[in-house]
Amino acid sequence: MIIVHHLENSRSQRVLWMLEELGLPYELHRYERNVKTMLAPPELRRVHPLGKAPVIEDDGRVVAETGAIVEYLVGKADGKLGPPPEREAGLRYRFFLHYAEGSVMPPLLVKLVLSRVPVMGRIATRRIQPMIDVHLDFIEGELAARPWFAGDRLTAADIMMSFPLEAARARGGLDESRPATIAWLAKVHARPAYQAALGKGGSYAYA
Ligand SMILES: N[C@@H](CCC(=O)N[C@@H](CS)C(=O)NCC(=O)O)C(=O)O
Repeated sequence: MIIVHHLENSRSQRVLWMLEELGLPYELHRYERNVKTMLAPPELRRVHPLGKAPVIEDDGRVVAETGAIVEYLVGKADGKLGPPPEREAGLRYRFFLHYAEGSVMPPLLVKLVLSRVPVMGRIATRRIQPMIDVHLDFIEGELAARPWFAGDRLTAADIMMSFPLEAARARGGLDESRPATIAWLAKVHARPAYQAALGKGGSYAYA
């Protein structure tokens, strides 16, 4: 049985969504953030030295890092939600799988951290927003061209992209001026598996 170490209000919500889509059984261990620092509790360090979420355990092995976890789960589910067989769609799948944490999350995180710094922080966030906008414009173009990130069906690439886009909606300037992205988010949130994951994961401020 897979054990998921899940932190409330975090990226690890995606792993619950993926497990619900795959219909794989799992045991959920929920952790709450420190209310002052917003950091994960020290217990998570006992699971993995980085002390971050998500982390999963399966058959005695520990897997951290969302992208590595979703690829592990694709393997476990015999390729379900994995790369489409068509060459171009497969390449898009791989691109978005890496792009979510590698390129979109960093400026969103910088904006969040700076927004908590009084005065100077607010000035600095204005310099970050144009960097986020480049990503949001690119993503809008991609989602205007096809229903899901890789092609015409939901894949793990969509699961990876869900958190950055939810975070962008909450604090990164994503709004109705990018209708394809907003429609994609609504489609994601309407999925029964997404809703089931929300019901299990506890507090989640982004859906
Ligand atoms: N790129 C990593 C990021 C992991 C990460 O930073 N997780 C956050 C959750 S949003 C966390 O555990 N934050 C609490 C902390 O840093 O103490 C992944 O996708 O797994």
